[in-house]
Amino acid sequence: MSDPIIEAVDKHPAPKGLQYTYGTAGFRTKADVLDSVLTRVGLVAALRSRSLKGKWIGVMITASHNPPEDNGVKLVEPLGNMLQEEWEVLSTEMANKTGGEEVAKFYSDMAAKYNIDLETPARVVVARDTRASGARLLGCVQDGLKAAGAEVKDYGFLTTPQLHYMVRCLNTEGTKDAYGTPTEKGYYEKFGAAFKTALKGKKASGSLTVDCANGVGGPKLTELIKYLPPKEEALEIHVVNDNVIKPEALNVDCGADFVKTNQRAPPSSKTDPNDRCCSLDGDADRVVFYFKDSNNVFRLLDGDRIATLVASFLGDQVRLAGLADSIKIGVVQTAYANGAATQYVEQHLKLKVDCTPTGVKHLHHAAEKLDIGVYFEANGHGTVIFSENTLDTIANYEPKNPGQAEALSVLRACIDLINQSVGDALSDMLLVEVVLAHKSWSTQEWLNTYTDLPNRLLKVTVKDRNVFKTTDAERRLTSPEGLQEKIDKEVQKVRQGRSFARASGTEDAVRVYAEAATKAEAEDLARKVAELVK
Ligand code: NG1
Ligand code: ZN
Repeated sequence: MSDPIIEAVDKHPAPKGLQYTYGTAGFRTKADVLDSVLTRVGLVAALRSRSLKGKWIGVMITASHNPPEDNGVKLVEPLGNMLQEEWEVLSTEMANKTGGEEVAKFYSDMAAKYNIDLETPARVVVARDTRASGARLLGCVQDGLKAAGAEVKDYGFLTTPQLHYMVRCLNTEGTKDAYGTPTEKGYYEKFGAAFKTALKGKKASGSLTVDCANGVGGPKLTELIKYLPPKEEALEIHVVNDNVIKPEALNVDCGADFVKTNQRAPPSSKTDPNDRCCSLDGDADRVVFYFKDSNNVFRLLDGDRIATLVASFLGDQVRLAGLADSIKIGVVQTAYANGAATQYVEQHLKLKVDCTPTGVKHLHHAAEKLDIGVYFEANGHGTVIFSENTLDTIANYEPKNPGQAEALSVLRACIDLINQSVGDALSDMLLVEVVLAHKSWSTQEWLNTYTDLPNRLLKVTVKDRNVFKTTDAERRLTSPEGLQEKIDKEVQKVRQGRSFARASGTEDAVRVYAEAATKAEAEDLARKVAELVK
């Protein structure tokens, strides 16, 4: 009898001489060399589900902010978290096996090693972004899933956070932790209703223009708007760069990564000074805000700004609710956070800051240790999570006066509005709007909270990025030998200087970050460190 796993794997042979790694964001590379990986990911997803007694596992086909010709895939754990690290290693091993027989053997070896009963049902949810290669790659995953005998739910096109939401809903359905209805409509209803409640009748000033990177966020935001309160009462949204019919336009001269990296608005932007804008990335898990000030100068409000805004607002509400003694808020950042943001949180908001390596899974783990953990990467990827105890406290606290009751109600609505399974651009965007409406702040007032240190992020192509090894949350290099000392010397030459280099987890390059008291010094420092890295 022929083995369906061998057949499926041999139907999508691996290109010769390529090494695949399950990195910060799963497997990600040029779409035309991913077929074999996707089939094997289907097998791993089925095994992972069986190892968890048939819990739903998510498979998201996306390459986020990468160019249109790239694609990728990542696995989502039952509560919407990123894949467990041990399984990342197994996925990498599986992806690099040569042919069907080797894969089938590895599959049964894994089952034996982890005591996985292959008769247990396997349940897998799949979705994809709008890339042209998505349909073909979906077929490859389906082949793997079918060969492993998994039950599959295909949601078609979703944003990455919507897929995480579905996974969490499916696994908590009918329990006391039920997260919501596992349908697109359920998602829109949940976040739309929470937005309305959290606003407490307040109306956002002006309108919000949302650049959707010509990705899946466009059509999904258009749908979400139908579930928000009428624009006359709450928020007027203009959707731009939502062309998904032309997949080659994805992330090109638009989107959160373009805006953050180039520190400018998309060239197509037609907004007036002080108009509030934001940009999503290609799979809508990142968002950054920006505007042109009265002098027509571009002003960026990135993930650091969202974190400080949200942390200060939640801190106020916790205090107003009378819960300041029992609930502590903390902020989690990476080394890419602007030094001024870190200082603002510690010295002005008087909150604890943790720094972790790049990649949301690291931030998420650190945030899980806090009562309320606000975590954002500077590029706009992040969310807020509430501990079990905090959720209980907020749910059960008896307010002592109308002021406390109002703050409690806002907090409860925020818990619903924030996608706690993962950073979600659409949910984060609505949260920012709620906070600005409550504070009656313009983007200029939000910007005035602190002044960013000028900074520069460079991408350096090197022969072998794997030789760059780091310590101290990626802020210092331990290899190549002697390089860190040279970087330190350059840093000392500028005022308020800080710089670090690390290998990217998603691209074949080393990233160099530098900040300093002036733009010229920051640029100069970044250039010098890049020279050292080359
Ligand atoms: P790498 O390529 O490892 O720097 C990038 C982002 C991360 C994270 C991942 C996943 C920067 C500097 N790095 O990682 O923050 O978002 O992609 O998408 O923005
Ligand atoms: Zn993304």
